[in-house]
Amino acid sequence: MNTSLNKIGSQSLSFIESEDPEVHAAIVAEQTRQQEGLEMIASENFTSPAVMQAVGSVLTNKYAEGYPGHRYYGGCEFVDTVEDLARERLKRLFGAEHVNVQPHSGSQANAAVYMTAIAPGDTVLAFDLAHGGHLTHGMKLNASGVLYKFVHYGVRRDDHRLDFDQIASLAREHKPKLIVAGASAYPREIQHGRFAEIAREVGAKLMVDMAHYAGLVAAGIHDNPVPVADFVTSTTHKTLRGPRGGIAMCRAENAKLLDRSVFPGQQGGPLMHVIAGKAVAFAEALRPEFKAYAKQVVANARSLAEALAAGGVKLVSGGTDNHLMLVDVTPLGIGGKLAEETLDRCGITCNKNMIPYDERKPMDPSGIRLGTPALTTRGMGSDEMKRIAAWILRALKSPGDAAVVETTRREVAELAKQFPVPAAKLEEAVAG
Ligand code: DSN
Repeated sequence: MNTSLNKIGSQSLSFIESEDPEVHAAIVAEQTRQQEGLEMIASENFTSPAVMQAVGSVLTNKYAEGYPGHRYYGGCEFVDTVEDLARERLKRLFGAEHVNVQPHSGSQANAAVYMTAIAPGDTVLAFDLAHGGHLTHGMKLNASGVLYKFVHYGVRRDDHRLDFDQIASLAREHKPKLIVAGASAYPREIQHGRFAEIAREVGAKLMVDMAHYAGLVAAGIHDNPVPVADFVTSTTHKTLRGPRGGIAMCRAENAKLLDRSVFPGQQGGPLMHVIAGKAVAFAEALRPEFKAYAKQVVANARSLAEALAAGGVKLVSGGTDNHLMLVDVTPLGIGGKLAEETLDRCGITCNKNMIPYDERKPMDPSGIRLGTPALTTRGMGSDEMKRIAAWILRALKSPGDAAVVETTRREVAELAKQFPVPAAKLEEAVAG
């Protein structure tokens, strides 16, 4: 066990170490994994030490059902300040008229919007999970799919881009009450204005779930859906680089209903420590350095994608405009499951992923999804992306070769060492 990592965390881990050695050991092992490996799961990132401290703070002890100034508990004056800061910063970040920072997750933010905008049994048009959509956009086992009647659009077979002709024609045919835009595995920029035109034409409301690319929107790199959508939801922990959690935004006219749908509609007491982490992260995202970070995320994705494509794999849609890419690994004679496992053994973490029109099964699909938000937070740039692409290609071309795995793992660890995870700053602070 790497004891030098014991203190990396929201504070020194010494209390956990003495009170609960089993949990302590697992946390330290995870810290080591994060520091020594390359995190390429497109939906993950590293928060700043300040965000981690907020989430590890005494605010976890406080109940605060309700909203600032209107709580069902006493002693809320300081958590009110925190929630107001989070709300005001989030409004500024995206130019929203009304925001709710309480959703515990993106799923609850989405459920609250459904509860606000439609009634059980209503028709919703959303992106197909098998083409890059999200579980909460009507997957049949998810509450969204159980409660509402979802119809799905997809991408074109030839270029893997959203097919706005199909979206318009499905909207005219099914007359949905709500259209949902947003994706969890779509490597291109989404044109929210096109969705808004279609929604207007058929009299539907528009919800955009920008969870994956919210950080790119905050930085002004991708189109901001807030001016054209009735509702916008997001998680806070992906490209936005905050703590795990959700947010929901809307026009002023829907404010009351949305707030009621979050609490008491979907949740009880808000997680005030997480809301503090959100406030800190929103302040960070408002700074010019965040713009530079988000720009580098996209530049890194492009470098990685180009190097991978040049090395013999196919990329869904031929490339990327954002922080992620979908890599079809079948030209190498393997499937996504073996690709994920092989890279895992090399210290490179990613996830297997369906590609559009996949003929393989979800547990062993044709692709993997790779993202650059976390590596970019560590300070890596285009040169590192090219080296990583070469390691990925080498490993995937010889998945059974133990020597290749061993060499790659060593090279990965050497690179990772040069780019400490942000939590390492906490270690220095605690040691100092
Ligand atoms: N499951 C998340 C992702 O990895 O994209 C989205 O919620």
